[in-house]
Amino acid sequence: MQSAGPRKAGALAASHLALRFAGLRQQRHHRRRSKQQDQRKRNDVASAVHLSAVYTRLTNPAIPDTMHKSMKLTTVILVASLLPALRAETPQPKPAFPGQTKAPAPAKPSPAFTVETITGRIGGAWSLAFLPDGNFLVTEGIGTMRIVRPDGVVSAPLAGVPPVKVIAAQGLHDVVLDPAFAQNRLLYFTYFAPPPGEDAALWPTEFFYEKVWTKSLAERRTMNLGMERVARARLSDDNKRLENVQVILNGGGERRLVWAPDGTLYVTGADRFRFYDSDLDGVEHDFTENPDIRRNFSGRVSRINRDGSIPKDNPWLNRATVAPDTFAHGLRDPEGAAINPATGELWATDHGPQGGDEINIIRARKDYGWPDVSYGVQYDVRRTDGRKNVPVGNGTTAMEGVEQPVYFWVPSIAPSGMMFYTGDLFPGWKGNLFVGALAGQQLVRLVLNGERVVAEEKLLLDLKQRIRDVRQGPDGAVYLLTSGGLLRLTPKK
Ligand SMILES: [Ca+2]
Repeated sequence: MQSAGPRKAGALAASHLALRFAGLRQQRHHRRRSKQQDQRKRNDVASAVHLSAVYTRLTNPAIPDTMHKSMKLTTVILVASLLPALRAETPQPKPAFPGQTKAPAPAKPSPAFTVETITGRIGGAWSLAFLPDGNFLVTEGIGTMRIVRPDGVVSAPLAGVPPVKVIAAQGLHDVVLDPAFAQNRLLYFTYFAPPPGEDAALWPTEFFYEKVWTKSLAERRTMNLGMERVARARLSDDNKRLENVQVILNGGGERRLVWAPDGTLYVTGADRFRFYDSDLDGVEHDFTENPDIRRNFSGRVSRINRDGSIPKDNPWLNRATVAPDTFAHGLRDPEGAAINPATGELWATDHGPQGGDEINIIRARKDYGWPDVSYGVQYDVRRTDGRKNVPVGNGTTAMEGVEQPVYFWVPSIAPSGMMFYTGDLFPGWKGNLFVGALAGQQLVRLVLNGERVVAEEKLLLDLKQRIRDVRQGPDGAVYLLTSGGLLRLTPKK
């Protein structure tokens, strides 16, 4: 987690927050004066949150919202990426088809390979891009980008990265190069931005759970915490700073960026719990009565053009109450995504709750179920009522109109980066799907037969490192960002 930052930054954020929340308490006092005033203020503040017109409509009290009931404010449950592995008592759900989980080990195990640490001097690294000059461009969740030389020398943070607000599992995340980077030096990155006019901030994790999750939904929606963004910038010729930073998507996601074969850009985004009730609040009901809530606020995949405009064939353009960048929805936290080279389709990992991590094939307009259906259950660890294995949503693993995952894990491994291997350095890995696991501390190798997983191999368990990202280098080697730094895998000679 990115919460373990410098003490000073935390203290600054703390005093800043104390002021902010004192202000919010005052606002609450005034709001109690009348219901009418309350509603007006909600509308006012909601629009100031810089939600798009779509979200403003959805959060307008005039629109029936079935989600205001049965809040248990004392039940505060952490998101998966903040938790240690929770393995003990999670029940094993029944798969929808054979091979959807617990695939056997491959008949032919991986060949021996060498693991080199290029550098251990990067912290909370999230994403990696290979610059044509042979250097690595690395993002750190806390809001910095650095260049790592092949000999392991790590640069100072690049100048020009916009302010990032590190809050819960949000921060600075993916970076991808423009397909014509060699000519235009453009890159694209995802981050969580503080509200306009505010500085970068680092919230201690507790603030988020104490100051946000203890509040009612209506109040949470008035909090201007910040916003998910995608930006485009030019990397300066000397590799030292970002120039011409332009925000190209505001209020989409801030997890992964993947180029589609047609030149559009997929953006994966985590469930935005703060805008609606969810299992995070201990709420046990489904969201089928207002599917637009899930279309907008559950984890989504957006699809945009490289200048931020909306592709004319996006699937929800004829529906005014769905954000036009929406391509697919019903995910929870897709921290890994890659194009399957065999089909050109987007595949994505999905970080489940307690159990229920998934791999999905992302298709236009499709619904991946969260938080109505899941192979996982709510987290036991933060429940104050002592109940275990409380169902998510409507408590089922399948629903009409909801896509089944290609594969799922119970217990959770906390999947992050994803890669299809296409190189020549490891001939036996060609066409295999690799997934880095955080809590699971392993590199998963999945052997595919079309859209089915036929074998699963757990690699690097002895390393005991959280694996955040996995990428194929231009040299065919496999590169990892882990809790131990930037690593390279090559065949043992
Ligand atoms: Ca699902």
